Amino acid sequence: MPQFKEVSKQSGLHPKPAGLVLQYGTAGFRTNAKQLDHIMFRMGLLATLRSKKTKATIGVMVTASHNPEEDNGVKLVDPMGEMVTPTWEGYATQLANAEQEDLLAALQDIIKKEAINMSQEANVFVGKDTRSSSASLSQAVLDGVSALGGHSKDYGLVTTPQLHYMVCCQNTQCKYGEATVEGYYKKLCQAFIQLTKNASNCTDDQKHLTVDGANGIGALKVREMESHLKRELHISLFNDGSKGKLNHQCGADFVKVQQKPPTGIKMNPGERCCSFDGDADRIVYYYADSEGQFHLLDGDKIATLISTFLKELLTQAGLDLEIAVVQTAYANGSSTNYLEDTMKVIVRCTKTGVKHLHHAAQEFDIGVYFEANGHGTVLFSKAAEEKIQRLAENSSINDERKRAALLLQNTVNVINQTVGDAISDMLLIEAILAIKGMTIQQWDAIYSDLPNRQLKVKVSDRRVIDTTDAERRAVSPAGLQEAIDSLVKNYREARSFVRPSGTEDVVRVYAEAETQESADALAHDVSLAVYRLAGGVGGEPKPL
Ligand code: G16
Repeated sequence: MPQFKEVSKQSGLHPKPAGLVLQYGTAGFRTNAKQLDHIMFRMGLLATLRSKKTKATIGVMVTASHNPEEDNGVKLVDPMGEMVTPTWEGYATQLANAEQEDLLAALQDIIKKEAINMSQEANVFVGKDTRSSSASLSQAVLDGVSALGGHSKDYGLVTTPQLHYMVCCQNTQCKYGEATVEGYYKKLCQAFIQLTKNASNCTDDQKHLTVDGANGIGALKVREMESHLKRELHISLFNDGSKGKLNHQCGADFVKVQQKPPTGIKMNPGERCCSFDGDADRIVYYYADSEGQFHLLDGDKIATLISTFLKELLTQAGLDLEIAVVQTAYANGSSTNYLEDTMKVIVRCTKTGVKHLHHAAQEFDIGVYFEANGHGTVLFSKAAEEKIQRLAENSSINDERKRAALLLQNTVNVINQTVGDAISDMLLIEAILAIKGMTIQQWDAIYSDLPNRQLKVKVSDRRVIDTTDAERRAVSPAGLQEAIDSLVKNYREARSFVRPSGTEDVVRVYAEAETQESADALAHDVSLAVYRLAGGVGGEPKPL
């Protein structure tokens, strides 16, 4: 193969440490940045092959999202902006772990299995987050692309969802939008402004939002976008990266898991606040009440708000479209009950990982998917989009139907359907609250969360835990599920599950129960069971 000479030469500059084995996790490879140079080079190679195979542009995003600053990682983006398909996750692992001398054979194997025409052109879009390691690691990706003769476009600093968006725009010949960051702002902000025109009596105070940028890329991009918002949203930005450390005591993951406000922000009682994560693909909202009590509105509350809004609009527009909400095991039991029993929408539960939720959501006319951690978006089927479009252009319908159809049309445009997007979700949520004249307290009161707790347990090898039933039950190690079942019986309205993280070297424990004390105690009990039965390390977990 003519290109292999160059691969051979270049790979010598990005050598794999012998014996190092890394797995493609929940959202790509993720570990300490020092271990990733060869992975990035090889993901450049793989993206080039994927591009040749699909005859489309592929994306590579260098980021470790919610992980600490010293980590990094890589996410691969398929032609329509979705996460790369599972078979190719397998190839990614194969290529990542081939020893230096076996790299060409591993490449050859993929080329053969996928019958790739190596003379086909390849195009790869590359983006990176603000981590100090991201610059050299994204250069390694670019080196991989050029070694196999692919063309690359380096978008530099972008959010993960922005890169997904660019890939989709490029592969739809700009039908989805213009493949530029400026084009992204224009599309989303124009839709937002059209939506908020429907919000009568919205005061300047109600247009105010406090944003915690997690000291990451989201903060830079919010700043860049502000002028497009034409003062229809007033953002006070904190944790903008000018002094604090990425994701440290701030950001969506910290706020969700710790159930407390980030450091570095100013919260006024009753005011809406939100936090992004390190690559701005997650968002959670929160506020402090007049007694200073903290209230979190996570992905479940976001899914409920959005699906309520869409359902009302569909009724007003007289459109018969099936709407479903996709969640994971982390979804609060109260949210699932509310969606099924009160809202009467279809609810599906999948394994953790946006790729699983995205896939399940594609089965419906409108699929709202959110992980409790704030990662999610809304998917509209092609048929649903066309129906909405036709109605919005129909001049013979009454004013109420017309208004609803136009709102639906702009809602489609404000949403980044390629992947969960903190910026797009924020604009949608702000528009819904403005249109409905709803305060964050009223939104919070739609249903009450069951108290819950998430913990992490260190074990020597988290792969000993295997799960089934959308990660709600453990099948190994022996005795663990039985132990969880019997612990859960000690508390009212209780539920608990454990699963190995696919982004951090930990086992995650989730528990919910009637009271916070019970949820905390159950989470601790289950953590101890994990520690004892799954090879815990570093000392037994202490009670909270
Ligand atoms: C990634 C995935 C999410 C997942 C999260 C945590 O988010 O995209 O779907 O919920 O990891 O996964 P795990 O529990 O397996 O560690 P992000 O924002 O970190 O890329």
